[in-house]
Amino acid sequence: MATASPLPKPMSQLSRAVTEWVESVRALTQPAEVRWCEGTRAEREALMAELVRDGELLRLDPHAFPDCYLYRSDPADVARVEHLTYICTASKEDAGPNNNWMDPQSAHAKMHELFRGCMRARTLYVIPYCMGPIDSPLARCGVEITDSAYVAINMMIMTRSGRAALERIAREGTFVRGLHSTGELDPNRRFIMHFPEELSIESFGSGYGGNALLGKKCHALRIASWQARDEGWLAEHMLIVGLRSPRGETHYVAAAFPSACGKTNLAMLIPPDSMPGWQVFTVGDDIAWLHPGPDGRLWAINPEAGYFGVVPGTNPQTNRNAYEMIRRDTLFTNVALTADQRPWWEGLPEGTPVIDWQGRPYDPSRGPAAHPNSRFTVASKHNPCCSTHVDDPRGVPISAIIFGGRRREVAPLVYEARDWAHGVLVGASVASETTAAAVGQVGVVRRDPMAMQPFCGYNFADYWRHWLTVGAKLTRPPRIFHVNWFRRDPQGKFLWPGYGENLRVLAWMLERCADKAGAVDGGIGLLPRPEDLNTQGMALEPETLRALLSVDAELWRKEIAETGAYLEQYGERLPAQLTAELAKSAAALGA
Ligand code: SAT
Ligand code: MN
Repeated sequence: MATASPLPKPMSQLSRAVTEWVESVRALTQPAEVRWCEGTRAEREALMAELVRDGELLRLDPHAFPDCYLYRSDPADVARVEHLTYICTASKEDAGPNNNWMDPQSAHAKMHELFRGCMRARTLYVIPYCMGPIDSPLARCGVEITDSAYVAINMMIMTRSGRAALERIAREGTFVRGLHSTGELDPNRRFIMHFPEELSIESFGSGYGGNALLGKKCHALRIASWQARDEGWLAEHMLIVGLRSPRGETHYVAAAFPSACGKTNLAMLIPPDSMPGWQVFTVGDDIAWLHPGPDGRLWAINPEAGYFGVVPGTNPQTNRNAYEMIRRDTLFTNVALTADQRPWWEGLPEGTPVIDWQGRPYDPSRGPAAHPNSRFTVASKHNPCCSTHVDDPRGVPISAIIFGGRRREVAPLVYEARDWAHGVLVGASVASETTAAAVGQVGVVRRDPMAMQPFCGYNFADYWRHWLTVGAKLTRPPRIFHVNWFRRDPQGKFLWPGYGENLRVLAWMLERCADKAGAVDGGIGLLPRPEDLNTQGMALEPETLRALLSVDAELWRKEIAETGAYLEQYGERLPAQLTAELAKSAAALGA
């Protein structure tokens, strides 16, 4: 005898805390309708269809790009706005010199005025989500309320969202509250506020990326870094990649680079033909949550379930995996269009742009066809080299940590830190040329410690101290390295080919971890000798390799002095261990 299965409870009855919060936001923002997102594919498709009907989304050529859509943002809303992003802690010192600060009371009052009635005639979407595998003790949950269907769709791709996440929240009782409204997209009425002490985020006036997909930078980095400090782990702006050597050993590496410096490409790297037997598996392309494990190693999960990657430059030569991944089921933002409704971007070898990212007839005199920060949003399971461990509740053990920046000069191709404490200094010293991922001038060198300058939710001095504390707990800590794929010759030409060839540098690191590869002390740390790197099958002149591995003592003494001056602004909170490590490097270079 068949028994009818009971109807599932409405989402609004699963967690009283969430329902009460939604009710208070509804009363404040006055939406026409409230929709709880179940997180199903059918629901996402229905939402996309609605947006296509309303002219907000464009369906791309369904034969060449099945289930792909184009969204065009407001032309003045195309990147993160760091100058309008605040950490609101009771004490200003807790936010540190690395953050804009506002006192929580004033910030709440300001945001309250902006949110009052802002959703009239709009739909309020409730998106419960879990950052990390749904059954992982390392994962943490949140709820985003937004009046942007585009944001809701992105969150459904980027996170494990819907009923299962809400059930976990109901069990655990805690969640990060993220309230978002696009407002009028007025840059003068735009704020991204974080209240780490309350585990909450309030974002108004932007619909773009890290300003609006609150699970990503706002929760998984700024709020999570604070939670991680309290709980003894690290929330980092790092990709996670698995490398299987021809011997069949797999090692996992986590790497921090500033936005738009090739994290997605490194995470999906394709080994060059001249390195047979190597295999690469992506665990994550942007964010890593790292926990000391019971075995004394550092274990990592990727809190995200999708990629919000830079589109321009993606092609079969630079990243064939990404090129193939974004041919179906992908949401494009701010790319150009061909005459036959296919997406187009700079660096694509085929097709001709006829409509630019703003929807105007393409005219090269007005700049690139696709916006330099145009993005794809796609589920990680579509990545041809996605790791089988993405849903592993334990995460993966990390053998090496890499820091990197975009530097024309100074930093060599690669060097290894002397030990963990020196590695923390190496991370704290990262400087990089700015990119289109954030509003502002592109190409100027700025300090970007651990690639976290825009994302650390508290005082960097406390954060470095926390890094030192975590390291002290590890009996088998990962080795720490620094790389620079972007070094150029005096004519401005890149010295290193990058992309798949980066595997040669990673292979050296793994050999170092196994105590099998040589290195020399270069004062700043340990460098490979030219013969330590496998360059077989590469067209690289010996002088080029020497230049890539050279340390200019004069430039480095200047770099060390600049790093020292930078660190000094953190005053008494700066861990003495960092100053001591800097002094060691200075002495080694004869400064
Ligand atoms: O805008 S995002 O923060 O999502 C992308 C990035 O800057 O890395
Ligand atoms: Mn990023």
